Amino acid sequence: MATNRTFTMIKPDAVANGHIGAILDHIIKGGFKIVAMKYTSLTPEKAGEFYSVHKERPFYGDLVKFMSSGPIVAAILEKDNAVEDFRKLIGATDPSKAEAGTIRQLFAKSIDANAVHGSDSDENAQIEGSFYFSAFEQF
Ligand code: IDP
Repeated sequence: MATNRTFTMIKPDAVANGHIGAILDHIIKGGFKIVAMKYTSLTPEKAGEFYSVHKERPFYGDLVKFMSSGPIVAAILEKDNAVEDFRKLIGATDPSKAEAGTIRQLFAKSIDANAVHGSDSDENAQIEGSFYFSAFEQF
Protein backbone atom coordinates (compact mmCIF):
# COMPACT_ATOMS: atom_id res chain seq x y z
CA MET A 1 0.00 0.00 0.00
CA ALA A 2 1.30 3.47 -0.87
CA THR A 3 2.19 5.61 2.13
CA ASN A 4 1.66 9.36 2.19
CA ARG A 5 5.26 10.56 2.47
CA THR A 6 8.18 11.00 0.12
CA PHE A 7 11.62 12.56 0.31
CA THR A 8 13.17 15.22 -1.96
CA MET A 9 16.37 17.19 -2.39
CA ILE A 10 16.68 20.41 -4.36
CA LYS A 11 20.08 19.67 -5.93
CA PRO A 12 23.16 21.98 -6.08
CA ASP A 13 22.43 23.20 -9.64
CA ALA A 14 18.92 24.40 -8.76
CA VAL A 15 20.09 26.02 -5.51
CA ALA A 16 22.99 27.78 -7.31
CA ASN A 17 20.64 28.99 -10.05
CA GLY A 18 18.26 30.58 -7.52
CA HIS A 19 15.36 28.16 -8.03
CA ILE A 20 14.66 27.14 -4.39
CA GLY A 21 11.62 29.41 -4.05
CA ALA A 22 10.10 28.55 -7.43
CA ILE A 23 10.56 24.81 -6.87
CA LEU A 24 9.03 24.92 -3.38
CA ASP A 25 6.12 26.92 -4.80
CA HIS A 26 5.63 24.23 -7.45
CA ILE A 27 5.73 21.49 -4.81
CA ILE A 28 3.18 23.23 -2.56
CA LYS A 29 0.87 24.06 -5.48
CA GLY A 30 1.17 20.39 -6.47
CA GLY A 31 -0.63 19.55 -3.23
CA PHE A 32 2.32 18.50 -1.07
CA LYS A 33 2.73 19.57 2.54
CA ILE A 34 6.28 20.14 3.81
CA VAL A 35 6.72 17.97 6.91
CA ALA A 36 10.46 18.63 7.49
CA MET A 37 13.02 20.74 5.62
CA LYS A 38 16.68 21.81 5.90
CA TYR A 39 19.22 23.84 3.91
CA THR A 40 22.39 21.80 4.12
CA SER A 41 25.16 20.16 2.09
CA LEU A 42 26.72 16.74 1.56
CA THR A 43 30.38 15.79 1.93
CA PRO A 44 31.63 13.44 -0.82
CA GLU A 45 31.47 10.61 1.77
CA LYS A 46 27.84 11.38 2.66
CA ALA A 47 26.84 11.77 -1.02
CA GLY A 48 28.49 8.41 -1.76
CA GLU A 49 26.54 6.82 1.06
CA PHE A 50 23.22 8.34 -0.03
CA TYR A 51 23.69 7.10 -3.61
CA SER A 52 25.41 3.80 -2.72
CA VAL A 53 22.72 1.91 -4.65
CA HIS A 54 24.29 3.40 -7.82
CA LYS A 55 27.91 2.62 -6.97
CA GLU A 56 28.36 0.21 -9.89
CA ARG A 57 26.92 2.68 -12.42
CA PRO A 58 29.36 4.55 -14.70
CA PHE A 59 28.08 7.95 -13.56
CA TYR A 60 28.50 7.26 -9.80
CA GLY A 61 31.76 9.26 -9.38
CA ASP A 62 30.37 12.28 -11.22
CA LEU A 63 27.09 12.05 -9.29
CA VAL A 64 28.89 12.05 -5.93
CA LYS A 65 31.07 14.98 -7.01
CA PHE A 66 28.07 16.96 -8.24
CA MET A 67 25.91 16.28 -5.18
CA SER A 68 28.69 17.45 -2.86
CA SER A 69 29.53 20.54 -4.96
CA GLY A 70 27.27 23.01 -3.12
CA PRO A 71 24.29 23.51 -0.82
CA ILE A 72 21.09 21.53 -1.19
CA VAL A 73 17.61 21.59 0.36
CA ALA A 74 16.38 18.30 1.85
CA ALA A 75 12.70 17.83 2.68
CA ILE A 76 10.07 15.28 3.64
CA LEU A 77 6.76 15.81 1.83
CA GLU A 78 3.26 14.56 2.56
CA LYS A 79 0.34 13.87 0.20
CA ASP A 80 -1.83 10.87 -0.64
CA ASN A 81 0.14 8.58 -2.99
CA ALA A 82 3.18 10.80 -2.35
CA VAL A 83 5.97 8.77 -4.02
CA GLU A 84 4.19 8.23 -7.33
CA ASP A 85 2.63 11.70 -7.50
CA PHE A 86 5.95 13.40 -6.73
CA ARG A 87 7.75 11.41 -9.45
CA LYS A 88 5.08 12.71 -11.86
CA LEU A 89 5.55 16.28 -10.62
CA ILE A 90 9.36 16.18 -11.16
CA GLY A 91 9.33 14.41 -14.54
CA ALA A 92 11.83 12.10 -16.26
CA THR A 93 15.47 11.81 -15.07
CA ASP A 94 16.62 13.39 -18.36
CA PRO A 95 15.04 16.88 -18.49
CA SER A 96 15.00 16.82 -22.29
CA LYS A 97 12.55 13.90 -21.97
CA ALA A 98 10.53 15.37 -19.08
CA GLU A 99 6.93 16.39 -19.73
CA ALA A 100 6.10 20.07 -20.11
CA GLY A 101 5.40 21.76 -16.78
CA THR A 102 7.36 19.25 -14.68
CA ILE A 103 10.03 20.57 -12.31
CA ARG A 104 12.91 19.01 -14.25
CA GLN A 105 11.59 20.30 -17.58
CA LEU A 106 11.28 23.80 -16.10
CA PHE A 107 14.43 24.03 -13.97
CA ALA A 108 17.01 21.38 -15.04
CA LYS A 109 19.65 21.63 -17.73
CA SER A 110 21.04 18.07 -18.02
CA ILE A 111 20.59 14.44 -16.92
CA ASP A 112 23.25 14.78 -14.21
CA ALA A 113 22.34 18.29 -12.97
CA ASN A 114 18.62 17.61 -12.94
CA ALA A 115 17.41 20.00 -10.22
CA VAL A 116 15.59 17.63 -7.86
CA HIS A 117 15.60 14.17 -6.32
CA GLY A 118 12.44 12.20 -5.59
CA SER A 119 12.32 8.82 -3.81
CA ASP A 120 11.39 5.90 -6.05
CA SER A 121 9.59 3.74 -3.46
CA ASP A 122 7.90 4.02 -0.06
CA GLU A 123 10.74 2.02 1.48
CA ASN A 124 13.40 4.36 0.04
CA ALA A 125 11.37 7.43 1.06
CA GLN A 126 11.58 6.23 4.66
CA ILE A 127 15.31 5.39 4.44
CA GLU A 128 16.20 8.67 2.68
CA GLY A 129 14.13 10.85 5.02
CA SER A 130 15.84 9.23 8.00
CA PHE A 131 19.25 9.89 6.37
CA TYR A 132 18.66 13.63 7.03
CA PHE A 133 16.07 13.87 9.79
CA SER A 134 15.86 12.31 13.25
CA ALA A 135 12.58 10.68 14.30
CA PHE A 136 11.92 13.76 16.45
CA GLU A 137 12.20 16.03 13.35
CA GLN A 138 9.80 13.91 11.28
CA PHE A 139 6.67 14.87 13.17
P1 IDP B 1 16.08 9.49 -10.68
O1 IDP B 1 16.78 10.58 -9.90
O2 IDP B 1 15.17 10.04 -11.75
O3 IDP B 1 15.40 8.47 -9.80
P2 IDP B 1 18.21 7.53 -11.07
O4 IDP B 1 18.29 6.59 -12.22
O5 IDP B 1 17.85 6.97 -9.73
O6 IDP B 1 17.22 8.72 -11.49
O7 IDP B 1 19.62 8.24 -10.97
C1 IDP B 1 19.98 9.02 -9.85
C2 IDP B 1 20.62 10.30 -10.31
O8 IDP B 1 21.84 9.97 -10.99
C3 IDP B 1 19.82 11.09 -11.35
O9 IDP B 1 18.83 11.91 -10.78
C4 IDP B 1 20.91 11.90 -12.02
O10 IDP B 1 21.30 13.03 -11.22
C5 IDP B 1 22.06 10.90 -12.06
N1 IDP B 1 22.09 10.16 -13.32
C6 IDP B 1 21.25 9.18 -13.73
N2 IDP B 1 21.56 8.72 -14.95
C7 IDP B 1 22.65 9.42 -15.33
C8 IDP B 1 23.46 9.39 -16.51
O11 IDP B 1 23.24 8.61 -17.45
N3 IDP B 1 24.52 10.28 -16.54
C9 IDP B 1 24.77 11.14 -15.50
N4 IDP B 1 24.03 11.18 -14.38
C10 IDP B 1 22.99 10.34 -14.28
